Amino acid sequence: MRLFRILSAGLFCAGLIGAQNAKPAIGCGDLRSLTNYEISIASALLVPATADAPEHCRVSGQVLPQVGFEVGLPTEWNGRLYMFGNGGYAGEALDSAARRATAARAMRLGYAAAETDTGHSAAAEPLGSFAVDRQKFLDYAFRSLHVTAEAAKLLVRSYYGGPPKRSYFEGCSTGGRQGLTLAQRFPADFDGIVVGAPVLNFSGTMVSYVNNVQALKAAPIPTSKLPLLAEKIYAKCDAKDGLKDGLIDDPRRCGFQPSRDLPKCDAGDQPGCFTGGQIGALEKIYGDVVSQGKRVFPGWPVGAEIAGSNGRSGWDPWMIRESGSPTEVAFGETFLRYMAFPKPDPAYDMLQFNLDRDPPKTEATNLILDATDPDLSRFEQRGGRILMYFGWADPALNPLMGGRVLRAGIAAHGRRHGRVLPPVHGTGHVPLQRRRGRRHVR
Ligand SMILES: [Ca+2]
Repeated sequence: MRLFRILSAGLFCAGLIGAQNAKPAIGCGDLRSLTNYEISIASALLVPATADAPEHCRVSGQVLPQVGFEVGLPTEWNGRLYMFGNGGYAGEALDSAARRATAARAMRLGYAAAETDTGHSAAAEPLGSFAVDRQKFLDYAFRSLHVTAEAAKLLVRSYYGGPPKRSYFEGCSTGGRQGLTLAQRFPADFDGIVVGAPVLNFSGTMVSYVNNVQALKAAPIPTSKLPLLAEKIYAKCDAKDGLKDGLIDDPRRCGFQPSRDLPKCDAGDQPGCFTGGQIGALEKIYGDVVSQGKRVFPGWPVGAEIAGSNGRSGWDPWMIRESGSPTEVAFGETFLRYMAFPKPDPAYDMLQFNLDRDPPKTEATNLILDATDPDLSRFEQRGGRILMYFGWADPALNPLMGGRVLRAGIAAHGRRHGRVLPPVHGTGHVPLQRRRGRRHVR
């Protein structure tokens, strides 16, 4: 791996350099004849230019059993393919306004733009419920990415009369995991991969959600106390980097300890202080998750507690919510019900997960879903490049899970060019180009 650079821009600009435009060799509707045993081309329509997107051939199709995909083939093509990833448990509508906008952005720059729903519809099967179907789980975990890339390249070859000169993938969150999955499992598919805030250790992240949810169930902390928590953290940590600027350069250097650094309530739960139970819950959240004497997931770095541009703490709604369940409950519970164990249990309560005893029970799932294989040598040898970023103040995905895996890969495989730079301070769970004051991936 040559670089794990932190950049403020994606691959678009770099990708355009030296590109030569090509035009279609056949009619758009002719692509429907590519239907074969595995691939069904449902429609191929020439879409006139609009203010958002240039004239292009929009192809909708499906790979067996039901991996939905869409590929936009601009009439003026720059010779390159761009595929973008999914979020959360995927299953997005491929023609949603947000996804159409992403495809249009790529096509304006001349790219053929590809996307997949990963093999299910979230509208029909919300969150992780689709995973009761083993094939849908495998498609979500990795297969849909590869077969969609293959289908997109088939369409490109047929439409323009030749393969793409370069192929790129970009994704954030689940999309970031998808990017690393591609580099690890299918190193020939893409030349360049932008990996944003990847949930590369998916199962470990869910176990850490269990840890947080169980800790906060035992000692709930109201959102009204989060400003005080943030105030105490920033009072201790902000200036440690030499500049009191509202940013914590590296939370690992702060040494914040709830039991020492927070005001403790003398008599019951009062505003302006934390009870012993609440301090204990925070110690668990900031501490490593340990199972059978082994650290299975790093503790959460401080920093995301502070309010973002929406006026709400970064922990809201991920860890703590004003009313209703935080996001960690929905994401963690659906994982445990439908993916974690060999036999799905729709009634599984995440409070029954035993952090000491149960993590090894998810190992078969980890091998399928996690993108933690540090061996990126095949991707490197074929000239692949990864640009990966994480935000220190990501309340959804712990940035400490990323660097460790990549450093291990660099150390184990003797990378001469690999570099892991620190996460970006002041950045939450958000694509980097949209990072200012934003905390959620779209
Ligand atoms: Ca600072």
